[in-house]
Parts: sequence; structure tokens; C-alpha cells
Amino acid sequence: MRACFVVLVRNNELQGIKNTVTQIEARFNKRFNYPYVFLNDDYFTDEFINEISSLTTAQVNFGKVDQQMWGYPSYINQTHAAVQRAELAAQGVPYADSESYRHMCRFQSGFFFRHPLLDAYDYYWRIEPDVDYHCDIDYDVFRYMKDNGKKYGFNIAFREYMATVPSLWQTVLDFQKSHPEVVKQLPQVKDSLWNFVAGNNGDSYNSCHFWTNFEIASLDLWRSNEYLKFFNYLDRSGGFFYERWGDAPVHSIAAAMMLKKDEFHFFNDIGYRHTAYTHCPTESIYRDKCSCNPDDNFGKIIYYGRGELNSESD
Ligand SMILES: Nc1nc2c(ncn2[C@@H]2O[C@H](COP(=O)(O)OP(=O)(O)O)[C@@H](O)[C@H]2O)c(=O)[nH]1
Ligand SMILES: *[C@@H]1O[C@H](CO)[C@@H](O)[C@H](O)[C@H]1NC(C)=O
Ligand SMILES: [Mg+2]
Repeated sequence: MRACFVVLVRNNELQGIKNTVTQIEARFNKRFNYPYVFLNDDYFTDEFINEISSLTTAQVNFGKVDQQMWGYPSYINQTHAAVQRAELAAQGVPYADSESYRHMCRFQSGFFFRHPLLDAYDYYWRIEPDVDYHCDIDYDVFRYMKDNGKKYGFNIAFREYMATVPSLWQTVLDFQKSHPEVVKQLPQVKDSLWNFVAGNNGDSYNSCHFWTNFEIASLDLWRSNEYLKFFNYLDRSGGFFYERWGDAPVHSIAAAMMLKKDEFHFFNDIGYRHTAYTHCPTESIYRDKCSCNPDDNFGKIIYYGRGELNSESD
């Protein structure tokens, strides 16, 4: 399959990404030998390249992300952006005052799939430093995606901090109004996952999103004219910088709008931990494949997560 792992990471996260790659190799890739694409807004050090390369027999590519994909567009008022960051920081939102986090979210939303090192591929699996993969995966997940017509695979869904995306939904609605030629191409609401993200009969964002730190998906989904028009519209509005739009709500709203329900896949069998949250398959057939504790499965604590994260919507 024309597929790869894609890893955006910093040199100082070497230990964390070695930990992840070691698990990916043991759980999946020693059987399939899919290549890796490592991307960074800085040059990778020789130490980084050597230590990563020694973890796998698969092909490993290292690339730099240039200014056009990681930097302020000319139409962004950076003074205004700084004022807005300070305002969000006063609300205690994670990464509120971080410029690099915003460049990262914009890159993951609109550019990673256009990096030249990804040109050779049709599907990707996004991995991050300092996560755990808990289960043996003994089939080719990329072939599964293709054979079953799947375009977007996830394993954790969550609530967004609404303070990071106050104008995102209105911008999406404005996009739909100004691009009837795109809307015409989209599936009907009843066939899509629009109602996974739409609140108040479509008047507002309900904050639900797929966690994008794990994604197995089609690159063509993001390379499509429909998505590129959508991303450009969002990007011009400035919300990646004036607010703190995450790639998770952006990908999720776009996929919910553009795909049919059956083009999504819940990777229940891929046990996964990112920060304090774990997806662990609870069915007994997974006990001999997974090392995680099913009692830790995020599905069981979702109600708690709602209360914690989502005070102002719903
Ligand atoms: N090269 C590079 N990678 C970054 C930067 N900021 C975040 N990342 C990567 O982007 C991904 C998401 O960042 P992370 O800090 O884990 O954000 P979180 O998962 O939302 O808490 C991780 O793979 C990070 O290594 C950055 O400034 N430069
Ligand atoms: C940029 O933003 C600052 C702060 O909000 C504002 O004072 C200034 O007029 C803006 N500049 C332009 C060119 O719009
Ligand atoms: Mg992370």
C-alpha cells in the first residue's frame, strides 16, 4: 500500500518519539515495514536521525517544514494576534499563549498532506511522542481502509475547549453559504456525520471532535478541492491565530461534512494512550492482544470528560 507513518516532532522530543516508534514496530510494523516521514519546523539533528533510524528496518524520511507551511501569512495582524493570545491566556486555556502551538495546528489542518515527502502516499497513520500503543495489530490497517472504502479512522472522541474556537462554527456556515458549488458535492446530512458536530439544530458547534493525535486516514480526503477550499477559507479568517483553532475540530467538522458515515472507522482494536486518556477495547476477544486495562477505557469516563471540558456549550 502507498502508506506511511507521519510524525511531526521536535528534536527535544527524541526520547518520547523513540518510545512510540518502538511500540509501533513491536505491535504492528515489524510485520508490514511501512515507511516513516518525520517532519519538523527545524532541521533534525544527526543524533535524532541516527537514533530513530536504528529502531526500524523500514525506510525513514526526515524533512523540514518551510515558512509557507509554518509561519504567519501576510494578512495576519500579528499585533492583534498577540492581544488575542493574552486574552485567551487570562482564561487559563491550555497553550493559550503559544505561537508554536498555533503554527502546529494550522500545519496539521492545512499542510502536512501537501508536504513533498508525502507525495508518494495515499494513506497515513499519525503518531506522536510519548503515547502508548497497547495492542498487537496483526492485519494491514491501510489495506483495511482501502478494501472497505474507509477514509477516516479514529479511536478517541472528545470535547473541545469552546474558548479556543468561538467563531469556528460561524466561519464554517459562512463558507457553506459562499461556496454552493462545494455544498452541492457533499453528502446529505442524513448520510453524513454532520450531527456528530452540529449543536442547536446546526446553529452552533457542539464541541465534539475526533482526537487527531491518532489518525489513520486518506490523504486524498485533505487533498480534495472541497477540503482545500474549506481550509483556505478558514485560514483567511485568521482563526488559527486570533483564536486557537485546533486541527482536531477542523478535521472533524470537515470530515463530518464531506464524508458519508460508513467512510469513518472506529479503530476499537487499537488500544492507545495519549496524556491521561486511554482507549482500551473492552471486549474479551482483545484480552490476549492488549496490555491495557479495560477499566481505563475512555468510553467509560466520557460523562466526566463532558463536565470537565464543556461548561459553556450544550
Ligand atoms: N517540530 C515541531 N513539532 C511540534 C511543535 N509543537 C508541537 N509539535 C508536535 O505536534 C504534535 C502535537 O503537539 P503536542 O504538544 O503533543 O500537543 P497536544 O497533543 O495537543 O498536547 C506532537 O507530535 C508534537 O511533537 C513545534 O513547535 N515543532
Ligand atoms: C493590528 O491590530 C492592532 C491591535 O488590535 C490595531 O491597533 C491595528 O490597527 C491593526 N493594524 C491593522 C493594519 O489593521
Ligand atoms: Mg500530544
